[in-house]
Amino acid sequence: MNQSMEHSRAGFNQNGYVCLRGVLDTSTWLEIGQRLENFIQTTIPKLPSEHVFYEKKDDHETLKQIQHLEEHDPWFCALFKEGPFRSLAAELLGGDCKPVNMQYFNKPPHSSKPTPPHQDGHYFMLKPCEAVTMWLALDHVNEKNGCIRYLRGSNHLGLLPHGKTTTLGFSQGISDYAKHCDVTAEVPIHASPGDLLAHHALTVHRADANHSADRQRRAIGFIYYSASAKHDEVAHKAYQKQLKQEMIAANRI
Ligand SMILES: O=C(O)CCC(=O)C(=O)O
Repeated sequence: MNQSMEHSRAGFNQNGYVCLRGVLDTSTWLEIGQRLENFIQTTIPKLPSEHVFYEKKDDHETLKQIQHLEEHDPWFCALFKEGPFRSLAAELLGGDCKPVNMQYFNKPPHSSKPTPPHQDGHYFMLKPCEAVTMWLALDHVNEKNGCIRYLRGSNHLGLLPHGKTTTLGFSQGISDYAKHCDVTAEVPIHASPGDLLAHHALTVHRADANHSADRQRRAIGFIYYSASAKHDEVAHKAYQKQLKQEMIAANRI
């Protein structure tokens, strides 16, 4: 491991997250943006409803999330499974890892909602809870358009109690955030296109809505589980099934 990777891993272990600036050059993040645009135009109509979330179901301008890009597009699949992100995840986790989900996130201006404070580990159902999520910025992101906010050091708190939310795509949030967490440790992370944020599955994070007049807040999420973590597939599938039924009943998908 080179010195800068050692430094990143130390920061990741201590704070629960690390920000890697400019990991992609301009032509690469522009290509990702272009391919996403193409995916949205041509592939979204063929996807199962539980893989595509709109803030307002009938308004395609309000697209906020796509699940499992890797299942629906070979180029994204190769980027996820064979690109540099997988080896970076393995370095951060200190061992082999398994690619699980590649997501698209946006907070379109005028119609976005906050991302509730949560730990990804609550959704993942892993023992031990060892996984990393990476968040690749495709736009300039700051407080105005809903940057990610990490609770520094929260990766050492263990799993905190979560409860149901009404936020599509983030069905669970930390029940009483200010009670369970020292919110003064929250760090808003500014990012530019091509910057990569990476957080541990126990790291508490959230984001405000996009309050800008006209700026998008697009990002790609890469989720990798530690190869040594056991996944409770039965509980996870049961939860996904129940969630889908609830989303359909609420006319959200
Ligand atoms: O993009 C967001 O607002 C949230 C992303 C997130 O929670 C994650 O990648 O784990």
